[in-house]
Amino acid sequence: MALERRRFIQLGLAGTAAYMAGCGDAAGTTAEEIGPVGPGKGPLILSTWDHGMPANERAWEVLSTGGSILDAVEQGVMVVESDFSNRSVGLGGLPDRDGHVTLDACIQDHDGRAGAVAFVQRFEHPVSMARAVMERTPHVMLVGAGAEQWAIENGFSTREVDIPEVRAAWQKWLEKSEYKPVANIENHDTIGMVAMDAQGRLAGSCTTSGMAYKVHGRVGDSPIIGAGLFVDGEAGAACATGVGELVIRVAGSHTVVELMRQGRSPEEACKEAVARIQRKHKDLSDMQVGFLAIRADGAYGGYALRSGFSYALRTSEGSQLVPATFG
Ligand code: SD4
Repeated sequence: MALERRRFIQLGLAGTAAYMAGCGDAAGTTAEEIGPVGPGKGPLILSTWDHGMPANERAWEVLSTGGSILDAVEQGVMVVESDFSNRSVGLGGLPDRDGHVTLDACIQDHDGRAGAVAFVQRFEHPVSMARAVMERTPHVMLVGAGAEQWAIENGFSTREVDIPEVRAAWQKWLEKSEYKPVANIENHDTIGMVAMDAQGRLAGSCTTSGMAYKVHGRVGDSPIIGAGLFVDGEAGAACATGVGELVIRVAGSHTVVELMRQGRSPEEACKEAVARIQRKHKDLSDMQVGFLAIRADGAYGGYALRSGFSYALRTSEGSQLVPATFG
């Protein structure tokens, strides 16, 4: 962990508060204000990209006020889902090639219980729908119109969000209609979060609007248990961001967790998952994939295909934005 710490951008607590203020998030709470949450290996929260900073703060707040680790990973990413200035998560996301914003999300707990929704439209919090699928149905995943109908029946409301800037960008894209993933888009993509509480219990969540201008109906890695997220309290937790097709082909997050189970460090495990992607694809130019992981003993790390991927880390020492190693 010491090695990973050396790579941190040391924002410091004051810097973190300033960053949080810049994000428009009211939290800005420091570890000192919160105080120790409890003994053990956690609490520890990792999430993808810069938007992980406000998400982690919310997750920390939930843990600090007696919420469960599952509450923390749900409510943490909800902050980003509700940020309609975010173009890669939630209803503010860029649409598919037909102009529809379609959302994917999943959640998983320490014991492997899981829920997911995919290809859903007009819901602000797909991660909460995923949790409801996990807790209120015998299933793991609901998709499309069926998921939407089930959500309405179970108390979720739809919401119309029309963002002129997003519509204009889509209309401009239509001029060429060229599907071309852009690496590190806006320096924030999908949010994946993995976390451990003070008792060493793990959970994770993942939510996204998916790849911009995808084919209508396309589902990426983010809602797929084992691809965009995998949690097994016996071994660890991992999540992914980037071009979902690459992640699905190697069952990315599951691969990372299984490698940690075999004794690899989180960073080594993430690196090997990236290496498998590299071995299977000739041309990865302009594509990005990043993994984050926490091992059951509390070690953590990340790794990306190329530079530009950073992740937010929250511990009792404060918040940091960590540039992931890559290669
Ligand atoms: C996907 N991994 O749908 C997600 C979203 C993403 O750049 O990271 N987009 O493939």
